[in-house]
Amino acid sequence: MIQSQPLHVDVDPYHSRVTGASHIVERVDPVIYKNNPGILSPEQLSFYEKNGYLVFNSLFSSQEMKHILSHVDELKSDAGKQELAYSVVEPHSRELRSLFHTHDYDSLLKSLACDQRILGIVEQIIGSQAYIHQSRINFKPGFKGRDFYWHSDFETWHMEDGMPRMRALSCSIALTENNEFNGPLMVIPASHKKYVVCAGDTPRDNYKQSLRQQYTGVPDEAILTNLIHEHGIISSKGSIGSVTFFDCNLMHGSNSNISPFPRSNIFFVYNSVENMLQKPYCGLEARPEYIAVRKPVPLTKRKINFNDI
Ligand code: 6CS
Ligand code: FE
Repeated sequence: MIQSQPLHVDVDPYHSRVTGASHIVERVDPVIYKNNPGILSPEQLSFYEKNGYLVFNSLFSSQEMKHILSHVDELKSDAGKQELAYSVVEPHSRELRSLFHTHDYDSLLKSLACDQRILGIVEQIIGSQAYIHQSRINFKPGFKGRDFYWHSDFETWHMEDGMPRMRALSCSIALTENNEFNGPLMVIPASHKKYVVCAGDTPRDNYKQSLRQQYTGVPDEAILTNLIHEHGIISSKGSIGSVTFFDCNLMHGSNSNISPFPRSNIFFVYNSVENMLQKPYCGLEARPEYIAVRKPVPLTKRKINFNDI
């Protein structure tokens, strides 16, 4: 396990958005912090350390998922009516693509994010208390849900949000079946151990574009081809209620949905309380609070409370 090196003030090991060519540098942070005992077995921990992701097919009962689904449907119809500030529409239509910051204003989803079956795994991996860096529901509607091109979340969170080190992970909960037809999450296993320095500048207010279609901070095709030749592609398919945890630096993406079946997932991004956001490394002003939380609330584990509606 690589021990994280002290970050010298003037050397950022993860500087990206360069004028030169895109290239790969080694990750200087561990994947699993402190190797604490907890919910994950030693085999699951070592799978996650090696591959950068873990899939659980039925962490929640179908009864629990039915509650969450009907609640999210209400949120979705409200968002459609009020054009909520935290909503992002698809690049080529007014279809709802994502609803951000749901954990903050919705108490059921906040309690879901704190559920011990999720938060216990998160704390075991990052080796500390966690807070929500970002939450969103990606709806990927049938026929209109466009792709999310290949990217490392950490590259954006480092450069545009000022996340210093790789001590964060995402948890994706399937609200609909994720199958081979409706654009499931695809990951390049083990890619989390390589950091792709991307070429190109960061436009001002980039998030207004990137959350709809990301062009900045994406690897070039030669690097993607090599990574995929070396490690392959895994698509995270699963039924309603399946949960995928993936490292902040794992290369991932998903295809457009040209099936009639929506691929709707809730994403909670957990950051260590010891890895709080600094100034964005791209030098521009910080992204809004609903995309990158700068006033963190450390989470405590509890059982989801369905009366929290
Ligand atoms: O910019 C971000 O934070 C978002 N962009 C992508 C494509 N994935 C992570 C996150 O939702
Ligand atoms: Fe992403």
